[in-house]
Amino acid sequence: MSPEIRQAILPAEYGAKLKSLSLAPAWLKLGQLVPAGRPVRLAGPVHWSYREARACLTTASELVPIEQAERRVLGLANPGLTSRLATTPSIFGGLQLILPGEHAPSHRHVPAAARLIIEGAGAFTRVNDKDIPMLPGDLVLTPPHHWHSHHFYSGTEPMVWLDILDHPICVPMETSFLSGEQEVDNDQRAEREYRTDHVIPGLAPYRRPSQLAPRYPIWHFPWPKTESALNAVAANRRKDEPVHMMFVNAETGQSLLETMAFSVLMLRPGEEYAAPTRSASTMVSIIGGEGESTVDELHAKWEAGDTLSCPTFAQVVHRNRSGTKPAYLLLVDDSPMQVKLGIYSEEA
Ligand code: GTQ
Ligand code: FE2
Repeated sequence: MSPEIRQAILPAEYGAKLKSLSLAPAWLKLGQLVPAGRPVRLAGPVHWSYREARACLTTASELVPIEQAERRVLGLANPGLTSRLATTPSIFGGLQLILPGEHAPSHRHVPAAARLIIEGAGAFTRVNDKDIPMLPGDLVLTPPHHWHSHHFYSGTEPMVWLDILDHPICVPMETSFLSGEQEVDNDQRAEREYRTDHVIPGLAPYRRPSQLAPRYPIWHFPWPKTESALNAVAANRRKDEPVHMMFVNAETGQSLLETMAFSVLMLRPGEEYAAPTRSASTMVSIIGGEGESTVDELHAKWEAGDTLSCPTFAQVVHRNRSGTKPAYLLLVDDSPMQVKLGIYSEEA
């Protein structure tokens, strides 16, 4: 029986009575809440060209002073999710630009964030009291409630990066807010350089069994190290074994952030990679190279800086179109959150 027929059976004054008591006949909505066989998907597969978005960012830098914008960001707004400003159902991607001499003031908030640097040099993100240099391909974390601001030390070119946030989850949960007074950026503080005690993999600062490991031990993943690691792994692998490496928490082996996993897929010249079909949604950012992807009905040719949205249960294939150069893709997915919720699934 259709919901319309079920609805029609209910006397009007009964409907009004329910409404007055904040009660709702859930049997009319079951098809929406638990649709048969497959979830209803609002998010579509989408490709954002960096070249096109970059031109719009330049215009934004002319139209919108940084003081007014605070964060000059063009959101990668999935057309199926416009009311939520989200790239996938759970992940927001946005392209942020600052000009030499500008800075984005310090704040902190509930949503977790990370940034993948796309272009520029001479800028840094200050996380709590540490200055993290930003160079193309670098991944920088700003976990929940960590102060962060973006600055130039020097530099003559604009700086652009991809912001990655989980506010599409925090906002509908009604937990998202800026926390604490805006911090005054104090350049007088002496030691701001970012240093880590995690110098080689598998060697962490000594901790007694009674001491807790820090939840976010590393905030900066410089691209040259990631690239050389991928290339070294590729040299050890058969051609038919994918070179797909994930960033892990150096203390726990878990994902970098509670909500999102970050991994890098290297596609050797001409290589094609078919992703498993799964419940996680994924945002893909092209770190380098030229290729093409199919995501369900979407066919997109991509280059460095481009972004793709891969919805839940999408059929995804990525291909390196170059016969000589590797391509590198950053994959951000919501599998850690789905695993914690007990809803993660894969199709064989
Ligand atoms: O750089 O702090 O794209 O707070 C959205 C919210 C960037 C940021 C965004 C943010 C930031
Ligand atoms: Fe922020």
